[in-house]
Amino acid sequence: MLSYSSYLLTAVAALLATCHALPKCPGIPGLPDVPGQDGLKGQPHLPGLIEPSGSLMGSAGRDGLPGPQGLPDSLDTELHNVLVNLKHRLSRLEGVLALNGKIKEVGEKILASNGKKVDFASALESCEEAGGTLATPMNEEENKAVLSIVKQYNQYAYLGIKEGGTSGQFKYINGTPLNYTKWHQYEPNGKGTEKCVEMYTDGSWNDKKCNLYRLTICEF
Ligand code: MMA
Ligand code: CA
Repeated sequence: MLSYSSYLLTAVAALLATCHALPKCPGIPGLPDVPGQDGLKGQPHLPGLIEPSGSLMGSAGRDGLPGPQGLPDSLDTELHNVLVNLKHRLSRLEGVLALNGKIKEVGEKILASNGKKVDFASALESCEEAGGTLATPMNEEENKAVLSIVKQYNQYAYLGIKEGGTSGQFKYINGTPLNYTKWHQYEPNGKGTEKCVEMYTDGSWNDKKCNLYRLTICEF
């Protein structure tokens, strides 16, 4: 009993602690909806551990029987404690990064810049390599958060928006139409010749050529 739970807890903790640093990393067994960095789901499930709501269950599985369908209470409690401690540590690390101006949190998004000015393709590549994408403000609050980084570096930044085939049709990187815009007066005016979008230091947007050097801001 002790050896099994110790092994499982060590495995979960090791995965959580090292996943971000590894080029490939499997999903976490027993957390069915959490994909690993290889894009695959973890092991289907450890029956009886997690209810649909995500809350921890007691020793018996959903069939009410002990045995293969369930996990011991002690293991549920230990896993619960691991998660509580990880959450606490993570929120303290986020506090340190925010304090040092390294990240900005807005809703569910985390924004960060490497301080580098590069063309659009290189900026997007850096963000994707780090597991994110180019900052893409989708409401006023997110636009203000991106703006705070633009102001921090006093540099215009490329956004995760591009002009589609039809001129004047700007879309998110994933191809979906925009649900929020902050165009500067008389923009966009490139008529198909300015396929990228930069944010000015007042937070407004300008369509702009993609081969200029603009600040890289990513979202995660
Ligand atoms: C530049 C260029 C355009 C922008 C206008 C605004 C002259 O072109 O930045 O993208 O729309 O300035 O005056
Ligand atoms: Ca323009």
